[in-house]
Amino acid sequence: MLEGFNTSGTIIAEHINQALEINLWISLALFASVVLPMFYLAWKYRESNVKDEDIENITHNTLLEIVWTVVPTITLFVCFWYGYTSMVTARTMPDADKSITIDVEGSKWKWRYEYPANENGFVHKLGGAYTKPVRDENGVVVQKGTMGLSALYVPVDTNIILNMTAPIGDVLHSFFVPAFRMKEDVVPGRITKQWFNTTNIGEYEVECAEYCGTDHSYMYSRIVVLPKDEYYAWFNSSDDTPKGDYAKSGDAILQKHGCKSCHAITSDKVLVGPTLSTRRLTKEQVLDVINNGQNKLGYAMGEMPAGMATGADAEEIAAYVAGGMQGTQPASFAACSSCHGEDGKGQYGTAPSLVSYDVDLLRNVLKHGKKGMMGTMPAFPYVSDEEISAIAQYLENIK
Ligand code: HEC
Ligand code: HEC
Ligand SMILES: [Cu+2]
Repeated sequence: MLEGFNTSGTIIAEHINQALEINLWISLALFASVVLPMFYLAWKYRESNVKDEDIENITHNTLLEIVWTVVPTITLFVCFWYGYTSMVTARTMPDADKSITIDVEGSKWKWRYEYPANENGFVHKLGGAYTKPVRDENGVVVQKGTMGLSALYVPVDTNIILNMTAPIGDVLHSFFVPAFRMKEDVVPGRITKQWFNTTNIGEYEVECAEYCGTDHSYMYSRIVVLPKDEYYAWFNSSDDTPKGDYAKSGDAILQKHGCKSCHAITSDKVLVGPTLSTRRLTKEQVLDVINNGQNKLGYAMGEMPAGMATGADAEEIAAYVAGGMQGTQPASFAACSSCHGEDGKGQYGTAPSLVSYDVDLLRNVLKHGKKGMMGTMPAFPYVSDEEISAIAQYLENIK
């Protein structure tokens, strides 16, 4: 469901609501003034009631003609006026000096936001990751995709100008914020603009409203309107998301479920469990799994058998995997790639990704818990799919 049609966040939204209402009532009145008399006259002059020779031949009626010309002209000009003034409000960009200009890029199939440099010269770039649904040869979805849960953070009571574009060679997109009643095409190689200014702190949905392909519906994002001091505290930092309870951000979800008491996120520090962004697996962990196998995570592939590699091969593989699979792949990795894939990404969730905290790994770890050489992680079965994809996206972005 699209949220937000019952909220009205901006001046433009109020204009458009008003224009819509006036258009609706005037259209209904004009419709009734034509259709009701038509039914009445059809009934009154029905064949069984009137003979042709009884009907007078009226050539014209000046008063009536003036009325039915002037009244619709005036009412339609009223419609035009409200539509026109709303359009002027929506299309006239505010003074750039008194506004914040943010670059928006729509590409297959995600939104990215780039802010101007802050006082330390740091440039926030947000948004990105999502996973495409996987289809078999008949086009049947065998694995659901996940929506990106990126957000555009903006201060309240401030003019925000969006400079929107798409990479050359991409397709058309459309940046649509139902609560703000704003929608504008995003065109490869061209810049289109929208602006808004809202007095309501809160979260608003962003959708791609261009339906010329199957995956625009995954281009989901949010606008989070913050109090000014919170916005500027975040803007002038290099944090990925503002501090505070922004219910749907990956950072806030990790906080909310207490993950951060056992996992460091952006530092290398090992608390109880592994750091969730800077590394995936240590050499010792990989060796442990190679030697002992593992069967706890509930992947479609089932069990990881022990002894897939031994001795120097095992050492070499473990070092390679722990190093994030950079550089030349040791030939012995062939023993692993049949299940984990050439790139170690787990072949669409059939086996764990060895290189990233993807949605499948998070989902399986949270569902089943994890017992490994570092310790025991309890299961968190109540973390929703939406939250999991937000965590995955957050971890992907800060990597
Ligand atoms: C027969 C398929 C298969 C082969 C071959 C295979 N794995 Fe696995 N691997 C799995 C599965 C399935 C799991 C998940 C086991 C579970 O449920 O805990 C797994 C788990 C792992 C894990 C633990 C991941 C985690 O997040 O805890 C590591 C590390 C790993 N494999 C490394 C390797 C290496 C290195 C090789 C090659 C020497 C290899 N695997 C070969 C199927 C395989
Ligand atoms: C009580 C401490 C604790 C809490 C709370 C906790 N974890 Fe863990 N987590 C662990 C431990 C310990 C491991 C390592 C298990 C092992 O040895 O493989 C782990 C492993 C993981 C892994 C697999 C990492 C890898 O590279 O193998 C993920 C992903 C993960 N946790 C995510 C989360 C998330 C998300 C939350 C919050 C919903 C969370 N954890 C809460 C202790 C915890
Ligand atoms: Cu799109």
